Amino acid sequence: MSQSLEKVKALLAEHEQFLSEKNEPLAETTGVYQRYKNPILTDRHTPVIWRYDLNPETNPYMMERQGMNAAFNSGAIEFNGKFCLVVRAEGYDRKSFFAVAESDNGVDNFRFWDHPITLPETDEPDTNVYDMRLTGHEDGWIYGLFCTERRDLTAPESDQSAATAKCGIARTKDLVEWERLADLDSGGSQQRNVVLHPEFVNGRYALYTRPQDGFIDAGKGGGIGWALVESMEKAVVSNEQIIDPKVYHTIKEVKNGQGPVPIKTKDGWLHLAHGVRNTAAGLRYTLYMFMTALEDPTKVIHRPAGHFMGPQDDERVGDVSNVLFTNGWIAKDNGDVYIYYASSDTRMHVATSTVDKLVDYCKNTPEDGLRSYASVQTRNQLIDSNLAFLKANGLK
Ligand code: M1P
Repeated sequence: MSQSLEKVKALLAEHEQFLSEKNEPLAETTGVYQRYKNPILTDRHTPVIWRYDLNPETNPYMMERQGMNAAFNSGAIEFNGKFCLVVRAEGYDRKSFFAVAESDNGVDNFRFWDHPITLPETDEPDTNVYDMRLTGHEDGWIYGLFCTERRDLTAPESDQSAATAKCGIARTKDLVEWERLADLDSGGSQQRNVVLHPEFVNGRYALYTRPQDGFIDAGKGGGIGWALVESMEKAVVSNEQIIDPKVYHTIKEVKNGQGPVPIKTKDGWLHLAHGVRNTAAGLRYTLYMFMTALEDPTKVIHRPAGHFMGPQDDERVGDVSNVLFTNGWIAKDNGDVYIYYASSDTRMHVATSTVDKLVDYCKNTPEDGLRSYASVQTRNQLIDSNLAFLKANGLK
């Protein structure tokens, strides 16, 4: 074998070894969920054939000329018995695109399919697309709702960072061929973090929205909204109500957004979302949960206080530090839940739990009293009942 073919073989073998590494649960657990030691997807997991020209004639130095910067914010779905993620893959050129990575067990050995998704464009081409939420809808399609970002054409030429965000919509039956539908028409507001509810509501499609005044600022439109639309082929929001608002001095004081499609349980719809607060060091993104009523998904019935997961250890640092973000989870028939979350806009992780544990967490975690005094009262109740329990059992 020629020396250059040896080089290619070594590159592929080293990558294969990396992809084959086993993941393991971390010793420490909150009792609510189980984190894992290794990120499940990073820039290094992207295929060698995406990054290198393997032909020694055109790449004599075997340089990585088309590097990948990150693999994060992934939608998730169980498909053909596999755990499939539709990953936000980002190249060195800062463009995001979607790519499917699959695993047999949901916690390690995720492998990207050879080709990324070729997402058709509309008449108004997207500059950047990201953060797809996947919904297996009762109409038989798998929908992917995502953010499509374009330059703000009202901004002066000197401003090359002003952008607009809209909800793009595509659908598929096999995660390979995608039909692009019209972007969501939501009047004047910008939209990110739009998610399609899996069932019809009053015969219509139901959307979790996140109206915002500007590209970054939610402004007065902040909060997780709800809107019913007649069709997904030309989805128009005419009426939008906020069902989970942003709130002063909470983990969602600046903005919030629905994460993945909610999970239906006998006790209500289970929601995972992200909340954003301000700090002297910039924005901090954490994950939180809530539940809505089965018969009326606009009615929040459980609202545990504070964050469910916050960035910890290595998760804290990345391209956009102090960020946890989620747009995908998978609930298995046996009640196991695989939560896919990204840290600091850089890499993907998994945490495992069960529907029972998550429902228990939502029902039995006290709500935010919204004042320090109320927080002390809530904690004192816990302490007093614990002291009584310890005494009763001869432990104090
Ligand atoms: O950089 C953190 C996140 O910022 C945005 O989220 P939101 O719309 O709530 O501000 C998105 O760009 C998201 O992709 C990113 O992870």
